[in-house]
Amino acid sequence: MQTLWLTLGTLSFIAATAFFVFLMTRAPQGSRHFFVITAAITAVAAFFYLTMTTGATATLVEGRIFYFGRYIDWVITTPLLLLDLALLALPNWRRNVGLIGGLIALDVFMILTGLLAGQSTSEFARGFWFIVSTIAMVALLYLVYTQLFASAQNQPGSVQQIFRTLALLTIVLWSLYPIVWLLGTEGFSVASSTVEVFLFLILDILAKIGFGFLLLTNREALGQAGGGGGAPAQASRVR
Ligand code: RET
Repeated sequence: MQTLWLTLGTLSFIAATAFFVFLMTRAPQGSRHFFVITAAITAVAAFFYLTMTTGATATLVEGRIFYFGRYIDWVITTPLLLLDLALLALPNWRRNVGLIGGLIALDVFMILTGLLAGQSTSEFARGFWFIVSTIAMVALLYLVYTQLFASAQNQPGSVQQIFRTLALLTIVLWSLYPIVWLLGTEGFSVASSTVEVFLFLILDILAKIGFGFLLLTNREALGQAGGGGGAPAQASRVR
């Protein structure tokens, strides 16, 4: 059953990548980087779902199956998701390299300490790293909610709107990951390994494909977002 969900994940991410690449061929001027980043996110996920399906990135830790491939996927894709959000919110990313770097550093720290929690055999270490990782997540989402929301205020209306939708989606979905982790085999084992794989699949699909679909099909906002190195948006160039 787990293999079924993992295979379904692999296929979904392959299909999403193909769709996003197709959308790239008709990207509004100046917005190509959003398509490249978002297609890279689903491509990386497809690859790591494949490695989890074949067992290449799965191992046994004290009798439970531990899919460390998830964490390699997340440590690559979550910074890219944050980059998408930051480029939407910040009219000139060059002036905000510190903020973007800070968000990504916190994010990588969150995933790596999550990996430490997941692979630990001692209950104390699992609990300790889980708490450290969760604190990093709360700080990260708080920064998104304060700093990025504030910057997005200066963006054109359609960009502001899609930023708000995607940022709220991110805050809600990301907060559910530690809950699934706690319910699953790394935590209290309330859910079986199969249920855990299924729940993470749903979250991954919403956080990567749902996110990407909402962003890449919003041509109006993409045309107006000036995140690509501070180049003027297409609309203002035409006038
Ligand atoms: C873990 C367990 C330790 C505590 C915390 C976690 C958070 C993970 C998150 C993952 C997000 C993944 C996404 C993937 C794909 O799009 C590592 C589960 C806080 C927030 C968004």
